Amino acid sequence: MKTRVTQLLGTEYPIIQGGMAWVAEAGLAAAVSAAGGLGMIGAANAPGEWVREQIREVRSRTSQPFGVNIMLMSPYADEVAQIVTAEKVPVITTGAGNPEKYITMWKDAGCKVIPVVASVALAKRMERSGADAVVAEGCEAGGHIGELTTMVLIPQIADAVTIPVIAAGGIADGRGMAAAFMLGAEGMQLGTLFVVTKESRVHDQYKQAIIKAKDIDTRVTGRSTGHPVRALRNQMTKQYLAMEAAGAGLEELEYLTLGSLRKAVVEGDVVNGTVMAGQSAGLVKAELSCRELIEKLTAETDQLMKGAGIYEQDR
Ligand code: TUI
Repeated sequence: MKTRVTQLLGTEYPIIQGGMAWVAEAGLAAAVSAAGGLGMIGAANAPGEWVREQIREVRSRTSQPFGVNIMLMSPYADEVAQIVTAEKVPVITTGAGNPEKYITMWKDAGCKVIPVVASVALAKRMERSGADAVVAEGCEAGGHIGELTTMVLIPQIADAVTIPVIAAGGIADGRGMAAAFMLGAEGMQLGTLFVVTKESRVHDQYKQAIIKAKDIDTRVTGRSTGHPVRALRNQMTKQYLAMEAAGAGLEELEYLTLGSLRKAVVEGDVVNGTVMAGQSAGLVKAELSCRELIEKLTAETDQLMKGAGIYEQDR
């Protein structure tokens, strides 16, 4: 499965694990990288020192390439941006903002830079600023999302830039991966599937909630605040949406969700916590190891891709 993305990342497969807050820590990242994908540490809202420890922990567990995702709305974003530079992290992805001001620094340190984008305009801007690739994330994804679906976003971004496009949002099996290749992507980033792996230290209740979820079980909160977030529907999303409908202000809504992701991931409170997950939750049926998952995905994809002429070796 060689594409420009495997060449760029130095991985066996063009599969990136999403940099999910509270979920994407060193153990999961190392397991994904050791299995031939690109494991990611999610810096989320964590301080720089935590990120540095996680980077060192991944390096102690595997010699394979890995990355750090920087959530640009974090109060620690500047600090983390410096630390990944000093540590010469092989791959940096960013989310929830425009990383332009950091790109030259990261490129000078030899890091590959892959911003997550949700629009053609930002993808073009990232290419002009020197990004090596973009992750184009459709609104089927979990967590903070943009407006467009993966189906329409990927081909429009693939037409607009020459750097490789990595598809994210809604991909949870070989059919989704093959479809993403057909839309013009050369790699995939997967989140929800990796939450439900043996190496993911997410609370078992969180994993079971994803496994039990049906097609229509996610909700998007925060549209009124300009920060839409997709999660499994529960008491928390119900209360949030009721407050939003009643015209609640930003502060009140932020107070409601303060610490709520940690509550779900760490404490397993899937009723009152925020259970971020993508629409693909309905496709997630069992907990596998990262290696089993990546082998299953790539075998399914290879079967569907035979003769499609998209892999480098077919050309
Ligand atoms: O970032 C994500 N997913 C996330 S971040 C997160 S933490 C959070 N929690 C509550 C509220 C907000 C954040 C949970 N999940 N995915 C990558 C992503 N980036 N999706 C969409 C975007 C995005 C959206 C707008 C990137 C750039 C952008 O515009 C930037 C600009 O300034 O033009």
